[in-house]
Amino acid sequence: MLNLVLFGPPGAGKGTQAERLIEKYHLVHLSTGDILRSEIKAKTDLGLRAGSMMDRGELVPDEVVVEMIHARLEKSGDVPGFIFDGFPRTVSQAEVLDKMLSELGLKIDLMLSLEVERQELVSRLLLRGKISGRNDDQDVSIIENRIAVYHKQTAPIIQYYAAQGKYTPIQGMGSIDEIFERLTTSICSL
Ligand code: B4P
Repeated sequence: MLNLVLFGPPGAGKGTQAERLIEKYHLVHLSTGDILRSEIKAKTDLGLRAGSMMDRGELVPDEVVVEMIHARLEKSGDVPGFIFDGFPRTVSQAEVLDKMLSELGLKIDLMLSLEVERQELVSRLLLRGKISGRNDDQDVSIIENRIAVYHKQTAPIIQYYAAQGKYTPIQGMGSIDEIFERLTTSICSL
């Protein structure tokens, strides 16, 4: 069993690298961003509530994302492991995740933290915004707000995993292949 947290600021490459890691290690991908976007697309109550917060670049409430993850963990069955992408995003979410996993006899093995310069994050997201039309990638002020929310509410998670000896910084600048190589090297050294 291999359970990974893929961590980093908006635009760090979490979703991009998660796709490759899943292919290599056959892990179940749990991306709270993807799940929320599918709720918005389906126009569910949850999607309607979350959509406006996401469009402003703010986090949706902890209890909403925790419930989404809880439901998926419970029905996952026998799998080789999980990759948590964009979750946890607050220390409270990290604490609940540990609790949910321990109830299933599981634990996080590694927290891989993609480190990318601020200007590169903004350029990547604006470029994606042009291609995908994602609302939260359209406007520099919304992107700046997402980065500010990351520093205030999400970055403290680094200390949480560092205290458990699981925090692994990964240089997130360079080609997608180079970064993937760095990630797999860290996983191999487990
Ligand atoms: P997410 O969907 O997690 O979005 P993200 O932070 O932008 O990262 P993503 O994984 O999509 O992008 P990536 O870096 O791979 O969250 C969206 C919103 O949902 C949040 O703002 C929040 O409102 C809400 N939310 C989600 N989870 C939550 C939680 N747990 N609690 C509360 N709220 C939550 O890629 C970005 C771009 O860079 C792509 O276009 C990619 O092609 C490009 N790229 C990647 N690697 C590159 C490289 N090496 N070089 C050049 N470009 C690269």
